Amino acid sequence: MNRRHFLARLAAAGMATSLPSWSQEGAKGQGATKAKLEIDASKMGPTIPRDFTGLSYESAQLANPAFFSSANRQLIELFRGLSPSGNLRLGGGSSEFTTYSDADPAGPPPFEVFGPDTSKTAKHGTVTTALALRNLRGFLDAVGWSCLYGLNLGQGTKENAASEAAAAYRILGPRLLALQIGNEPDSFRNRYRPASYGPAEFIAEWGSFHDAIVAKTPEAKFAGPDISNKLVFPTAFAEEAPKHKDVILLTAHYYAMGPAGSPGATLEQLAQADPKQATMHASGFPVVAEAMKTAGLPFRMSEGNSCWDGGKAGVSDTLASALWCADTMLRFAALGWCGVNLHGGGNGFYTPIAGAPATGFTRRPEYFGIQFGQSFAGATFLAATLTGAGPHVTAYALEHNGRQRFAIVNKDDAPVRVELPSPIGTNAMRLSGPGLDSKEGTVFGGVRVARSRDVAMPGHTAMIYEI
Ligand code: BDP
Repeated sequence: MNRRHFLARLAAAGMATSLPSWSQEGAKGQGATKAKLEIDASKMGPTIPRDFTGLSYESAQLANPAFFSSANRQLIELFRGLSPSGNLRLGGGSSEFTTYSDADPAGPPPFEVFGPDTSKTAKHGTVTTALALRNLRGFLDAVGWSCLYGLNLGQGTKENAASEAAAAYRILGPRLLALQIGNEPDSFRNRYRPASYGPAEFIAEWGSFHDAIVAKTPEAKFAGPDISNKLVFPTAFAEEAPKHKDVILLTAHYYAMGPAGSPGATLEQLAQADPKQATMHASGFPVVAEAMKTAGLPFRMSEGNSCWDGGKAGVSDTLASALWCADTMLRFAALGWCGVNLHGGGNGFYTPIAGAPATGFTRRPEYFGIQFGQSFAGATFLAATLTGAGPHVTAYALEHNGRQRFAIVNKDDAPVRVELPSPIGTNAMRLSGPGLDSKEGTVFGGVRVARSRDVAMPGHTAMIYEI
């Protein structure tokens, strides 16, 4: 974003004319750690794609065709507030309980909203209809987003998947980025499949669904394997992908912590650089990088959030989740991942947007964390090294249209002073809230700061500075 765009964005948010001044003096106290950010502007990293930001909803949500529809104006505004060109992924555990029908719905929807699927094995079978797809098209057109569409591999038939895929292509048209066959197939064993089910069995089944779909819809494109955490699956899928020109994207899920009932899923844990309970550890990221190389394809975190099993109250719905999200988006973008889909829906603890058409929708703290990450869409990473800060402070340097911007995320309680590579301008963006565990009051907006090379940030704050 160049300076004009940066200011235009502030103006659009009603902030440019009267930015609140933010004195950072308070954070410059004796206790503040002194850190230094150095950059090597000659070493460019990945550029963050325009559709990097994404959300993920359960397929079961389509059982209420009025949800993703052009009539759901408030939800449309909230999606647009996140990105003008994001990606909506439909799938999750409930996708293994859906069937598709071209006929109109037989009766009223079974529910208004469907939150994250925590039941895993509950028999909540739902029907997706052509009406739901038509309404979804209206919704996607209104928000300007694309769609990653999940099909039922766990308990569905390839014939039904082929009919659904054909309808999805016919109705969603250019809004449909790709189909995914199955949700978390690496967790099928002892659930929908015998204990012996592994990557080879998955690839074989995937192939037969793929062929049935392509027979009806030759233009179909695919993403996968949409796994939970077992990286032998993406490795195998990456070896298979080059045999099919229609596979365009590798995907996997990432939950920082879980299950929600685990005593280790805490605010403190979420502040760790790589929470120990993460479904996919940082140690697995090189495997993802290798898979991208083998397949010659981009990789997207197609589902994920702070804590699986629907999220943790008092953690996934607080400022902590916003800071985690802001940092995670930049961290994954810096790895060259092409997007993230934050899972949610209904009133689940980790959902970025909570509510229902009848009651209205609200923005949870994480919503503002997504805005923080999204504000770098289109920007290119510069090699950056932060020294002297604790492990809960991260920093990123990016360049957009010739201007450098720095993101600093302080997930620590303590303030931090950071010496930047060059003095910053007086317009900055701040993500903050009353306290790490605050469920209300998280904000992301413009602030006016003193022109300086030395910035001081209180605990639990993320900032974007521009030179
Ligand atoms: C994943 C499922 C998703 C759930 C999520 C969770 O794909 O449907 O909502 O876990 O447990 O495994 O929160």
